[in-house]
Amino acid sequence: MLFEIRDIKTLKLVELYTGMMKSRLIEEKMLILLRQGKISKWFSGIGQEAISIGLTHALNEDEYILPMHRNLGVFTSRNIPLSKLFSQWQGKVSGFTKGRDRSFHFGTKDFHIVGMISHLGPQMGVADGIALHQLINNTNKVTAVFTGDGGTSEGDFHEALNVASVWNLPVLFCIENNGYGLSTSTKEQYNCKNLADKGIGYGMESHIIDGNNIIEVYRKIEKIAKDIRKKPRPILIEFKTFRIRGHEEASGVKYVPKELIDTWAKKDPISNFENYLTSNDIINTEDIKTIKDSLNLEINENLESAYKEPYPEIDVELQLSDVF
Ligand SMILES: Cc1ncc(C[n+]2csc(CCOP(=O)(O)OP(=O)(O)O)c2C)c(N)n1
Repeated sequence: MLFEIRDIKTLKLVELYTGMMKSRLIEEKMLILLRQGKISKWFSGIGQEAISIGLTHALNEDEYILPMHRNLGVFTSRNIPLSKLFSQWQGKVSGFTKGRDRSFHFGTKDFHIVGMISHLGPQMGVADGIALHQLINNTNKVTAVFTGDGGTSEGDFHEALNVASVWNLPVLFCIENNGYGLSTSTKEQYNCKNLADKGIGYGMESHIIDGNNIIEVYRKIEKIAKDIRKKPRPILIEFKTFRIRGHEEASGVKYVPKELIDTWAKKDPISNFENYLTSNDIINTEDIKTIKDSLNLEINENLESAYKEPYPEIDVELQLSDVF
């Protein structure tokens, strides 16, 4: 894997590495908690960290991101307190959905993140709405929305891209092409060579980015975002990557050929970048240990606080007041 660092500062390189490692270590912890019955569901983004972390670092903190169920790195890169995330996944009152959902269907305006819509495609239309507001108010801000390869087969994808193109909405449509939409492989999902090719049909600029290369993601998104801020318009990005684990943990990967997983495991975004950083004397094995120890400490301390948080009580008045 080639890392074209150019003018990226060392501090940023370490930040990107630490960001990916944080996401990975949280996931590894969650997989243990899942087996212990302490959380009930997990959608893994292991192997796809470079996309969420690279993109979030490339955008400004007040620019909206609409992540999906595999974008933990968006939440962690916006520095949301981990105890609040852990409370969410444990169904605690202090979680974002107050115990109503235990996975990724939540957002937080405080961190400019709009929660995923379970039906996948519709959130691209929501991104259009946010971008329309930005355009009308001349804010020069980008809105980034995620979808998977599976999500691109929904009608909402077509509608959202079409209107964004016709109205010049400043949206970054990000397709995470990870090889499978649940158990449907990309070969059964679409008939064009690249999903980025769909941009032609909408009259929209599109790019293909190696989603496992943190530097490529960060550099290219930073450049594209700057361009959109100057000249508002939608751009379609196809990140090439792979889903190493199951759609969610319960369904497994029996339908995925083992060779495919082995091939992509060699392209792991973290180990490849780590090799680059160590072989170029940017960090050494001791630094890596320090980074991991400090992240593990943060994770464990925040887990302890989340464990102490209460579960919701049934209170009809409160539930109704939240709905209406
Ligand atoms: C309308 C609708 N159909 C089915 C589902 C169940 N479902 C959730 S995610 C998913 C797979 C989506 O695949 P893709 O967009 O490729 O994203 P990935 O999970 O691979 O990251 C499915 C079938 C759903 N949430 N909504």
